[in-house]
Amino acid sequence: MKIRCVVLCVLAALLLTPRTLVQAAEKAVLAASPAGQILWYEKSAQNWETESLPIGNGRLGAMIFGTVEKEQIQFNEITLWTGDEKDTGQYQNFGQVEVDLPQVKPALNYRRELDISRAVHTVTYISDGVTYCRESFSSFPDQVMVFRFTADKPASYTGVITQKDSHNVKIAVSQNRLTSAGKLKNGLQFESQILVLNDGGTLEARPEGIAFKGVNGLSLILGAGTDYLNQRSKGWRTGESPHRKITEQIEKAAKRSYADMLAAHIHDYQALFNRVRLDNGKTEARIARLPTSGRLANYKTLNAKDPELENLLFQYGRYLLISSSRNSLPANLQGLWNNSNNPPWRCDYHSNINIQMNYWLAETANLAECAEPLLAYIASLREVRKEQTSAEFKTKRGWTVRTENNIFGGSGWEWNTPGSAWYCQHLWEHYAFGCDKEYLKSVAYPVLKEVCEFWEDRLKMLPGGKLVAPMGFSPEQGPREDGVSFDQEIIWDLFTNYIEASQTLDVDPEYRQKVTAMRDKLLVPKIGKWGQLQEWMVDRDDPRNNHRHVSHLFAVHPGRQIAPMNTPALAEAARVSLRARGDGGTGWSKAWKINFWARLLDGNHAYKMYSELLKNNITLNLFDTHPPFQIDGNFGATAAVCELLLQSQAGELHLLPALPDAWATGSVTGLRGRGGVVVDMAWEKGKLLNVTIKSNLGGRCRIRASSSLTMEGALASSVKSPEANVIEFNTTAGTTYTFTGK
Ligand code: FUC
Repeated sequence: MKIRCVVLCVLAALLLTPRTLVQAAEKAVLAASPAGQILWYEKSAQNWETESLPIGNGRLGAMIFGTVEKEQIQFNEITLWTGDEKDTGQYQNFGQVEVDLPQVKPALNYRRELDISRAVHTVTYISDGVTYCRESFSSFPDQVMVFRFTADKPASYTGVITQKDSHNVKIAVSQNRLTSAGKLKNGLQFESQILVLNDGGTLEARPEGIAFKGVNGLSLILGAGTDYLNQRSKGWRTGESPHRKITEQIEKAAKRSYADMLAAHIHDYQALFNRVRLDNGKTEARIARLPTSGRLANYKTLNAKDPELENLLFQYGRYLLISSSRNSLPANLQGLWNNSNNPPWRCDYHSNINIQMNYWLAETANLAECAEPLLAYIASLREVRKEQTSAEFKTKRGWTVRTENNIFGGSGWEWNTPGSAWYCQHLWEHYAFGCDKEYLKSVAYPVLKEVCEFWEDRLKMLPGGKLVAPMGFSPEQGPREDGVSFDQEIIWDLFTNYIEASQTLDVDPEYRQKVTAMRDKLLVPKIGKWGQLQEWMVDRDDPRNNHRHVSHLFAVHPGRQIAPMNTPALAEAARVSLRARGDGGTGWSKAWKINFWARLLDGNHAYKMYSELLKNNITLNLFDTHPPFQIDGNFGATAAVCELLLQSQAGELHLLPALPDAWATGSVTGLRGRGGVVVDMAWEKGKLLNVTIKSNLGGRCRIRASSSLTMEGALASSVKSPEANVIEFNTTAGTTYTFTGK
């Protein structure tokens, strides 16, 4: 069926496009789809949240149902928000498009799939002897979504296209265009346009929508946007209605052939997606041929081994980040997919774990560009947050955040005082992996410094001389008091990142000294009476507390203050705390725990929890569920797989630090490590076979391997091995170094 649809679509493209473009499209379409990178089903979706499938270009996205008689496409644009600087507001549903196909007879051979190796959604079925195919994608290069309907017999489509706007704006219908344009109460202007292109047959404007009759093929080109701008000084608005831009995007797309747009989309997407490939084992053929729903059921109830499904969940996190975080706002609690105007937790940016977890994979899983929306978002909030912070804390320098956040600087619920320092970790990590000094100097450093100043003014000295953050709050644990471990650890992380940043840039030596002195005086987490890592300064942790937040383990992950090799006693205490909290929790909570176990070098425990997440917290469309759907668990799980295979937070590349027994033989390409390196590895029965390290910047490189390695080639003589399985060597920028297992 798959091949048939590809052939059909290529044939349709042949009819419509110049030869060269068709060849390009054919190549792009036929070259891809490695087994195991497809979510597919034998039924259309009934439920938006758990069954329909997402497409997105980082800004504009849709959830597709694939129903035979009536295609339903719910769509979003990531900037459509109510609220302002005072009111937190909510992320909004944009609308829904329906393509009614009343003439279609019962369908056979139905298949609905999302191919994440190409970012294309496809529906195929046979009805009354006609093979039908629908292909959909959201194009980053063209900034529109395209929905294409084809069939292998002419004149097979007759029906009506309608649109519902979720703010009840009246849809303007012309012969080939549906337009919705309106304004939210906060003044935000929004617009969507759907251009309908027919191949043969006729189109007709009707009050309810556009009717099409006897068409061979149909393309819907959907553009949408608002006048949001991430600049406070401009009142958070572009100052121009979105109409002109959307019209231009649509007109430009309409001039391009379908095949050309598809090829450009796949090319653009694969430039990001193909950077990382993982082989963690093969699934038995009888299981691999099942639809995704069947595989999940097998995995869950029969405990069937399915490493390719585990791999799919890993790569799906990468797919979702590419699809919800490019060149606009960061991925929110649901990425960008939301069908409600009153979504859970406003579908917002939660600063006490969720927005951060969304980005743990960005650097390690080789999608650094996808972190840029987060960095731009942080920058956009600085001014408004300074005012709010100073009003609340009577401080003069720096800023921090509350827990719930919108896109206009508005926020609500508890102050999360270490939140801005946690944001700074992302600013720093973008440098630590990418090593772009210009970025560090102009973007990251000023923010790191001002947040250090906030803490310099706010930290309080205890009688013994230790510095503590006053009145902190370990998320959802209470009470508010001084020196909670969550705060202390994040401030330690901020100070450490600041010190390294100022050293790297060779600036502000005096302030660096001051920050170093403050860091040395920070109260560090203590080991309590049952051997646990204390959540508070007071030793009152309850060993029966199994709450989903385990914030006092920040120092293990994503922090770097506690590590089995550097601080073994504290790492052991973290293990005790983690065991006591247990392996339960909601999706994101489990995802964080998997990252903890990876950093604590226990790959088997991490794997146990990864498979439990897949069994119990992943819905049919592979969305993570809290419940409800919350995308952080998807992103956190993908990040955790990277941590199992490669870690670099301790000044060395640790290869296969926590490889689970279940993935004893495999390979990975394209993982990024701090210091501008990209690592490929293959292993067998837990032992490294070969390792390739590409150094983008040069400099000294130190690797710690799970088994012994020798370097290949002439440079081998420069290699030092200060301890067993540790190798140090010099690298030159742009050079690749190869090692083989002994
Ligand atoms: C935090 C969590 C909840 C949920 C919400 C969005 O408050 O405790 O579980 O993830 O954020």
